[in-house]
Amino acid sequence: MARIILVQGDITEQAVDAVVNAANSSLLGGGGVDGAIHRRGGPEILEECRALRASRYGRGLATGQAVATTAGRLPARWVIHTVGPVWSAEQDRSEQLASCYRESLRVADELGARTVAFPAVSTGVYGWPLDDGARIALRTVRDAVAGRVEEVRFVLFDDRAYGVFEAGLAAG
Ligand code: AR6
Repeated sequence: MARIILVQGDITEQAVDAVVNAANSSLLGGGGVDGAIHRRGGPEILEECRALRASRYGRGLATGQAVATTAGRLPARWVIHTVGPVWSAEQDRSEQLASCYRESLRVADELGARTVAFPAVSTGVYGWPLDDGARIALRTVRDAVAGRVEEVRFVLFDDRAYGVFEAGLAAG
């Protein structure tokens, strides 16, 4: 199992092998983490995303899947783009959210990444309740096959998100 650590801050500032992006299926950018990653990482990331859309991902990246590009100017080697589900009160999409963490870790292992930084996928623009998003994130990473990944760093933007993950980690 990979070591799990929590950091409060900005995911674009993390010196890790791979940074996970909370993207959308277009892979062509957006707000939140996605906007910050493209802004700080520079145009190389978008160029590779466009190439992915022109080749293997003509219809976009499906929810719960993950794909890697360069990290451009970020202090990381790769960005792993994953698409979280939009929160729904009527439909249980938890498995899709868990899949984001599992698939991102699988791609990270394939790349040979030892340290991976995750945001709290789907808990921003996509409206997933933070408590539940943290529970799914922590449980899935704990249960995932870590392979060569040694450290998973959850990067939480504010006090509240950090507190929720801290409580979730302590609760085991
Ligand atoms: N570093 C770490 N965490 C952040 C940062 C940052 N720089 N910025 C926001 N967060 P979101 P989603 C937190 O909205 O819900 C985009 O438009 C934020 O507080 O980035 O999966 C995409 O293109 C929240 O807890 O991702 C998609 O269309 C968490 O990161 C859509 O948003 C995730 O918020 C994806 O929505």
